Formats: sequence, C-alpha cells, structure tokens
Amino acid sequence: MNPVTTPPPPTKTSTMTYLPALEKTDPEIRDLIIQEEKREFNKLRLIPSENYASHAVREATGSIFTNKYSEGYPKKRYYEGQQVTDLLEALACDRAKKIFGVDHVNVQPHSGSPANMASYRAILKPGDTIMGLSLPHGGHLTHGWKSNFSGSLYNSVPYELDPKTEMLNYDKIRELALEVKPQLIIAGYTAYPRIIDWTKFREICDEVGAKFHADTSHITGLIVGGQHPNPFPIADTGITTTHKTLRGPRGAMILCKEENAEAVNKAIIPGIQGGPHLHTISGIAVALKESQTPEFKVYAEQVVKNAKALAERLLKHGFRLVSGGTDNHLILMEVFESKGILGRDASRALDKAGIVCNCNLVPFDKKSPFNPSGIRIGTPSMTSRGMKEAEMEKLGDWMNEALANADNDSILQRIEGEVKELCQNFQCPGIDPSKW
Ligand code: DSN
Repeated sequence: MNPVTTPPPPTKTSTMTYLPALEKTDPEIRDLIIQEEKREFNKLRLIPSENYASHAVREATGSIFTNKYSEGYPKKRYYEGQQVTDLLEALACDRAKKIFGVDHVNVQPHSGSPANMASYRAILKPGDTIMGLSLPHGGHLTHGWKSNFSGSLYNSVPYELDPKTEMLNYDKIRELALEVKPQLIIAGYTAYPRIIDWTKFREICDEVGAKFHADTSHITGLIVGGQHPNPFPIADTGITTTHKTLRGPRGAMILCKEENAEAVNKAIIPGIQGGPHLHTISGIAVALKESQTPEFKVYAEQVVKNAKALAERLLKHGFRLVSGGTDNHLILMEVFESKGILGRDASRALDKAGIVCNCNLVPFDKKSPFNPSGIRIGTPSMTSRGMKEAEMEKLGDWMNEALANADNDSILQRIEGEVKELCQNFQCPGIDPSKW
C-alpha cells in the first residue's frame, strides 16, 4: 500500500452490493458508515490526532478476533482456547519491541488514557508528586489535569511553556523539579509543535530521582518514520496510542523497561481492564508492519514537509503560530488576537468550508476552553492521501479566505465545493469510493 500513488476512480465500478450483510441486517447503520466514508473522502481533515487506517488495518480490526476473551497474557490466560490468540499477541508485542528498541511491550490498553493510568499505577503510589505539561499549554488530561484521575490521585505540579518562546524551557522544568522533587516527570504532548529533547528529561529525572514517562501518542509515526527521536529506550515507562500518525486502529501500547514489566502487566489486568480487544491488537500488529515499509518513511517525511509548507503560507497571510512554526505534524494557530475571530467560531466556519479542525487553547490563553483563542491543525491525514506542498499552499489560502468571511455562508459554500473537487484527485487509505 503506497499512500502517495494514483487515486482510484471515484465512480461505481462494481455491481456487488457494498457491506451486504449490513444491508440486510441494519441498513440504517450501513447508511451511516457510507455517509462517514463520504465525509472523510470529500473533506480536508486537519485534526492532527486523526488519520486514515489502511484497508489491511481495517480488515484485521474487523476480524474474527472480536469474538474471543483472553484475560491474562500469552501462555498465562484464564480461559481456554488461546491457541491462536497467544500467537497473535506475542507477534504484536515482538514487532513493537523491535521497532522501538524496548524490553517490554503491553498491547492491551484500550486507549491512551488507560495506558497512562496503568503506567502510573505500575510505578507510583497515590499521593506521589507528578509533573506533566499543563493541559492549557499542550499537555493531556491524563498528565495531571485537576479534574482527571491523574490530578486527583496524584499530587500534580504542572510545568508550563516559556512565555516568550512558547516552547519547553528545560532550565525552568529542572528548577521546578528540584523544588518539588516529583516521583514522575511526563513528557509528550497533544498540542506542541516542536521536537522534544527526551535526553534532557532523562537527565532532569536522574538528577531529582524521578521516573521518566514518555507519551508519544501524537508523534509515534514520525518516530518510526525516522523524523523525530525515540524516547522509549531511555524512558522508564511510556505509552503511545496507535491511531494517530502511526495510522493503526484506535488503541494503545505501553512500552517499558524490564524492571517495570510485571507491574505494568498487573496494572492493566487485574488492575484496570478485563479482556483485551484482540481484534484491535491484530490491527495494531498490521500497522506496525506497515510502518516498516519504505513508503511509510516517505509519508512521515512528507507529514513534516507539509506542516512546514502550510505554516509558511499561514504566516504569509498574517496568522500568528504558537512558537512561530512547527517541526512536526501540527500547527497551533492563534486566531483571536491576530485575526479577531475566536477559535470555536473559526473551527465552525472552516468546517462549513470542508476544512475540519478543532479549536484549542493557546499557551497563556485568556479565553474560555470552550471558545479559546486558537485552532489546532495538522497534516497526517492529508499526507496519507498523497497531498504535498502545492496542496498545502492552496489550503492556506482557503483557510485565510474562510476565516476572513466566517459569516458569509456563500463564500464558505464555494470553498467547500473547491475543497471537494480537490479531494476527488486523491485516494484515501481504507476508502474505496467505487463501492458506494
Ligand atoms: N484526543 C486526542 C487529541 O486529539 O490530541 C488526545 O487524546
């Protein structure tokens, strides 16, 4: 599967019914699936945590493994009938261990939040002090936010971005760590557009006697594709979701040193979860295999090139980008002070124009999280379709026009039509329009 080759013709070529079992049993759900396929095909999807899973990933994720219960781990299960599931889970773990250069992998977390929860449970006691990037500065709910388990079960002392550079300030993080002596420091973010210096975090952790937890969920595809450094060999524990830049099914993995392996496994089951979702694990295994192809490397490189090209175009149009630009797959764009439109109003106008993103707080935002000053955009999905710098320039122009005319439905509709026309020229992994 090459994400950057010729698009399939978007016309029906087969007389076979698409999704025939669903047509018979539940046409209403079949219709919603097709509607969503059309939406994902006809729009520019800029939410940086989303992507297109391949046909192969989706075949595995929709497979017979959905039928099986497998509490436990390979060769140590509670139920019988694990002749095949043991092979599957061991294969998925082996692939991840080789790719990330780690001692131990657990592929059972149902998503990123339980993966983080289990990691902390494995290495912390309730009441221990943790330091993660504050959510409004680009962290995650599970990195110590007050209304999340991570902020109530542990003593969370968040670090923030530098107010001038809007980037990580490792000296300040070190100072805070020396002051509060955390048991854990968390690095890895949901809205941070720059390269993370994992070695600096390791050094700070070693100096203050903290464990180091890396959450690479957003950038795992860039790590595997050779664009960003890999923290797992030096982290005590770490997690990644599997459906973002990595382009697998929705799920997660914990990666850790051997000394934490048993505690991590116990934290997942019996600590937090019951049976693993083996159908998801089979999709994760496929995505890991796909990530080792030369095409994936090209994709990862292009994700970054596209983000830089889009950033440059947006800067040219006078938008303010948090930290001034990007080194990864995402851009955090301040729209209120630079363009006089609030983030939610901007994301809604863009959605009308066929450009799908999310509103987002920017560092030191004075506005509400429900209508903040920024929007968050990213290039993984568009790159998976084969789009390149020329399309990013066009997109920057459309975004500028749409946001300058956010109340003008006829302009937004015109752009939506142009976006749709562009999208007809680019395939989507996992979607075959000829079947509709
Ligand atoms: N919801 C994810 C994101 O969009 O970044 C993080 O969990």
